[in-house]
Amino acid sequence: MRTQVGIVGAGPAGLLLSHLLHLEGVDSVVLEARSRDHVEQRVRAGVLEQGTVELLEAAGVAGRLRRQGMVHHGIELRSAGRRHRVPLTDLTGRSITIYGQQEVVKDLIQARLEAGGQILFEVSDVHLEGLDGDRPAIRFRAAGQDQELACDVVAGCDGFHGVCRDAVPESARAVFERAYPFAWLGVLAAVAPSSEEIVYAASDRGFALHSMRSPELTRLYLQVDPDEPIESWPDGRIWEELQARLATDDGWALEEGPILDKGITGMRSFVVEPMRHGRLFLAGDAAHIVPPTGAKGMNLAVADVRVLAEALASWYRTGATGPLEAWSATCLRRVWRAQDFSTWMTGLLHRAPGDDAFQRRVQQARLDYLATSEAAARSLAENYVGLERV
Ligand code: RFL
Ligand code: PHB
Repeated sequence: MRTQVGIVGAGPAGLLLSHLLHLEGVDSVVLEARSRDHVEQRVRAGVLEQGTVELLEAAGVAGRLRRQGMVHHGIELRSAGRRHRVPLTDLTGRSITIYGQQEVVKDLIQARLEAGGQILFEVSDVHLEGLDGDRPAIRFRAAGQDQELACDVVAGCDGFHGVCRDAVPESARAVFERAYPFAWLGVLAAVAPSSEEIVYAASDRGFALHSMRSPELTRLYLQVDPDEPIESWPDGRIWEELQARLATDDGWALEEGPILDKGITGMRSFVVEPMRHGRLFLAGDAAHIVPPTGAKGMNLAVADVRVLAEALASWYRTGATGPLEAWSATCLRRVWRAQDFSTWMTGLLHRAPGDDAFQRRVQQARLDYLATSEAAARSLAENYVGLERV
């Protein structure tokens, strides 16, 4: 098999790259380890920056997003029983849209298949070869047979646990990382959202988040210990803890319903530099992870492949290598801005095991500052809706 761009991973990064390249007249093949059903059902992110929505619209894959996405103009910060709204649109002129990541994935798979695009699901044993030359190849197994995909460049869009990053010699990469002493337990519940906007709650019992997916589906998260098994969180305990952490002193009530999906994800910050090695380009979670508190992960994956598709298209059109050479540094500026914002939001709202009374007072002072200073609120808002220029 031969193509122009060999893409490993059918998450938002790999699928959108394949679609954007197609719009530029560049061929690609996507290789995915899991089944189509699995990637379409995987519940993950939900907040799209306005810039992400605009890109999906310009790329012609936002029909359902426009009909079903929930446009939000503010978020709520909650602490010590009090609520404070950050009016995102008043402060920035921009909005966010809530639309599940797996819905973005479904829309992109459909668009690729309708355009005759090739996505091979359930491949295994992916190995990259020849990255230092100009004829790289991807070896893999599919349908019980060893296969080879020859290409001009490889896009490693295989997420944090993928194999592409390890194809870069250790001497050619620098890794920056931070682990956090907690994880997020996420649940999807069949109940109408109890709030019109996303609620971020800081409490002495730890952080909680109320989000949504549709008028009938609520998405909720709890800060939990990183090594806690999911079995120690039966549904009753989850609701009890959500009720306690989200409680207000003004009679607001959290509606409960059947839990359809639950999982625990560790929290980390991670960046590999540079994001390119020879003919390999690492995009999305394969190159960087941010803690989910700032809702930035999928938006960064989208930003990476937007710039990469443009750079590859201009290389194919004119032979220009400048945009491809600038790609990693261009992406890393946005990645580090998001890393700063996401670690800051995490510190603002979570309770770390060693936090003492002093730390709690400082945290409350920060939340009070956000509630009383328009400058502080605007800084949060412009990062949350996504900076156009970084
Ligand atoms: P993905 O989505 O992980 O896709 C990678 C794909 O590669 C496949 N793969 C392989 N394929 C072939 N061979 C191999 N050896 C392979 N190894 C792996 C995988 O099966 C998969 O299909 O990475 P991508 O495309 O870079 O997308 C990144 C996003 O998924 C991620 O950043 C977000 O989900 C992060 N995130 C959030 N981002 C936001 O922008 N807004 C949010 O509100 C938000 N909330 C979240 C989140 C992530 C969370 N978890 C579960 C980590 C909330 C949570 C709880
Ligand atoms: C979500 O709706 O899944 C969500 C919302 C906000 C976040 C993270 C996840 O910060």
